[in-house]
Amino acid sequence: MHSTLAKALIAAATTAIVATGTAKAAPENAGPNKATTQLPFQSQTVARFDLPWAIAVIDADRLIVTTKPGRMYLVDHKGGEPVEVSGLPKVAHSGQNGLLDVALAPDFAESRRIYFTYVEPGYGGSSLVLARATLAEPQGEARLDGLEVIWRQMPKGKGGQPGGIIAFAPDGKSLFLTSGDRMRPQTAQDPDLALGKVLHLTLDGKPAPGNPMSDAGGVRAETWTTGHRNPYGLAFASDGRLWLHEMGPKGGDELNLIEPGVNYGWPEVSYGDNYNGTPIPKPPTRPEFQEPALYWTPVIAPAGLAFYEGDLFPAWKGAALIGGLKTQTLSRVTIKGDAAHEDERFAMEGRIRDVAVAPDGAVWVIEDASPGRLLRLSPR
Ligand SMILES: [Ca+2]
Repeated sequence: MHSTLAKALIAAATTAIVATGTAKAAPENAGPNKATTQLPFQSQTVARFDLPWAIAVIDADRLIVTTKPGRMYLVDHKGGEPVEVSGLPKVAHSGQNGLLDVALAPDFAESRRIYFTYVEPGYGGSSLVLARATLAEPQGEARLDGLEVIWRQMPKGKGGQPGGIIAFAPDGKSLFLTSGDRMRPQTAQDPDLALGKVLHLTLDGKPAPGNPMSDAGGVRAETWTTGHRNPYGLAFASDGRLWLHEMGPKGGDELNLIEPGVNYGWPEVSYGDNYNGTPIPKPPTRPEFQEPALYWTPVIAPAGLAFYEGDLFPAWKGAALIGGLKTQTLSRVTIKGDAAHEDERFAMEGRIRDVAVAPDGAVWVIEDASPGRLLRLSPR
C-alpha cells in the first residue's frame, strides 16, 4: 500500500476509534501463568459428595450444595453430616448435564426461596430449565416445597455445555441466566434460540422489562447478550458491573464484561481454534464483536466466579476468584476499568468446579470429582 495512503487510513481509523469512545485495550492472555504452591490459605475438608456442581452460601456456617447426578444437600460446617434435601425433580444426568447451579433468592431470609437450574429430560433431547422452590427444614430434615419451573429452553435437543449460572441483579428485582450452546456452535448467533446467550429475566422467569430487544417477543425479548459458548461463571462486582467467563474451544477461555445488547462473537471469532485443528478467526478481525477482557491460551477451563469482598484475605479485596477445572487451580483476577489481569494462580489438589465467599470472609470451593471435596479456605 502507498505509504501516504496507509498513513491517512491509520489516521482516519484512529480518529474513528477516539470519536466513538469504544476503544479498549487489547485483551491480555493469562495462559502462560504458572500456578504457585505457596498457598496463603489452609484448606479444611468439610464434606465429600458425588460430583458436586455448585455451592450457595446461606451464612458463615451453612451452605447448599448441588451434585450433578441430581442431589442437593444442606451443610453446616460446625454441625454433623450433610442433610440431603428431598423433593428434587428428575434431571437428565449425562456427561456435562445434570443438576447445575443454585442461588438464594434476594429475599431468602424471609421467603426461604431458592432458585436452581438443571437439565430436564424429555422427548427429542433435554433442555436447560430454571426452577424455584421454598426450602423447608422441619425437625432436622430438609425438603423443597412448591417447586415450579419458571423458564424452559425450547425446543429440547442434545449436547452438553449447558451453562446454567444464575446471578441476581444488585437491586434484587431481576436475574441473569447463562445458557450454553449445547455443543451446537451456530445456535449462539441465532437470535431465536435460547442457546449461547445471557438472558435477563424477572423473578418469575419472564422477559425483564427494558431488555435490548424487549419489543421483539420470544427468545429475543429475554436476551441480554449473544455469542457465548459455555459460561460457567457469572457474578456482579461490588461496583455493579456484571462479569462472565466462558470456556473456549482448543484455547481461548474468556473473561467478559457483560453489557446489554453486545455480541461476544462465538463461534465466529475466538482466541482458540477448533478441536479438529481448523482455525477460527481471531477477534480483532471482526470488530463488530466484543473482545474479551482477558483470555486464557492454554485454557484453564474456568468454572465458578465470585468477587471477594471479605476481611480474611485483605489483599484479595475486589478480586475475581475463578476455579480452573483443567488446571486444578484457583485464580485471582484483578479488574481495573475494562481490563483484567490474572495476579495469582493457586495450585489445588483437584478440578475446581465452584467458588463462593462466606460473610465471614472464608472462601469455599468444591472439586469436580467423585468423591469431590467441599473445602473451606482460611488464612494460614
Ligand atoms: Ca468471545
